[in-house]
Amino acid sequence: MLNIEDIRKEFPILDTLVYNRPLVYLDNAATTQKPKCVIDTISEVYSTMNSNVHRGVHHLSQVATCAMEKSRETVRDFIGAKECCEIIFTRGTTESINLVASSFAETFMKEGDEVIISTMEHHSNIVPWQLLQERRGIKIRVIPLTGNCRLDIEAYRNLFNEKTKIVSVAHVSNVLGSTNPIKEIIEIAHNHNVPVLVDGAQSIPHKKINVQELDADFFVFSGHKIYAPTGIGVLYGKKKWLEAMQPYHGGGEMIKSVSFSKTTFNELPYKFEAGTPDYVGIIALGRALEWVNSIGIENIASHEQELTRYAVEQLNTIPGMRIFGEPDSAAVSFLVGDIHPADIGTIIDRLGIAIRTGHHCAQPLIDHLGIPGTARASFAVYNTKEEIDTLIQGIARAVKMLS
Ligand code: 7TS
Repeated sequence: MLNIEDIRKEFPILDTLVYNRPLVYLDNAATTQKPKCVIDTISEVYSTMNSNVHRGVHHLSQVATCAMEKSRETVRDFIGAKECCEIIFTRGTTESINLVASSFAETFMKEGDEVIISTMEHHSNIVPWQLLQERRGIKIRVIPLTGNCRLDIEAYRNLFNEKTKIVSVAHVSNVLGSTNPIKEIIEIAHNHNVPVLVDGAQSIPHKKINVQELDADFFVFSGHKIYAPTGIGVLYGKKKWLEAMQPYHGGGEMIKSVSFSKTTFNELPYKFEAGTPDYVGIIALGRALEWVNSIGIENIASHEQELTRYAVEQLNTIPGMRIFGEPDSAAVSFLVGDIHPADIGTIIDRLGIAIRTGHHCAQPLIDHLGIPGTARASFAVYNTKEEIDTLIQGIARAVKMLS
């Protein structure tokens, strides 16, 4: 059993008053709040070891480089990757997907080749492929949904042909909060010798991930959704793919030698880390993952699943409530009658409750559902059932005002 009151004390922002009421922060799928140890790490790095990494023989540069590479090992261990060189630091999920789309296509795809994505993807896993569609004539095939908003696996099987070169799907939907059968999706693709990119933005904070067990070819996530700072993220890729792929950005640290006649590239992971990396963010990401380890990701998951179960049960007591999909992770999307979600969000904001409303950067899914958007409550380890009670009272009040 976790002591949530103790955990809450580690998050300074949770003491904030909003319109004179205690903040009820239920927008964790957008970004999580940060524990003091992560906030302090940022200040400590600048106060005690700030120096550009990799390039210096001097003491501080070596200390900073060591701390950054220790974080790489922490990430490797956290996701069960085989080797540190398979961990590439990026700015986040979006940049990681753009990197793979660009470099994988450059190396392995030609005009007419196909990528399979799904109806429930975040725009970050749609638009990079659309850019390739425009620039390189690559085709996008889309996995449809079943009536209860699950991926239609039988239809997915039928999307493969000899032109299919990669599959790219979300592990957990940021709108529906439901988990896709990612192992099965990967197995089916591998039976066709097609690699799979898993968008782990919404699974990494809420599930034990082992990329080797999943046999994922690529797994991407953002630090800021798992208690780390903004601006830092991860691309895991199997060495065999990363080694074969063209570099993404050109610049410092990603080269072995440069001349005007020929430039040769550095080894992994540096080949994909051009320019001064966000070593402060990387070190703080390592600290955040150590903090998660100290609580236990399984303990976090079971607390959040219990909150989700409770939220669904309580939301369903409100007349006219519609919950979309089958949430099983840490987010619930809903509408009440024909009330616009933004109206609910605005009214409960005055009660100090932060939820997100709109299309959640998944417009094709929202269009598929035929709705203007949803209201979404999403949870983290520091949330409590009492906060969900406050949410329910807030929604009931908003519904009364708007009906
Ligand atoms: N993929 C998924 C599944 C996401 O949920 C998000 C962000 C991204 C990719 C992009 O992550 P970024 O860190 O690179 O921006 N999702 C959300 C959300 O649901 N509300 O705000 C951001």
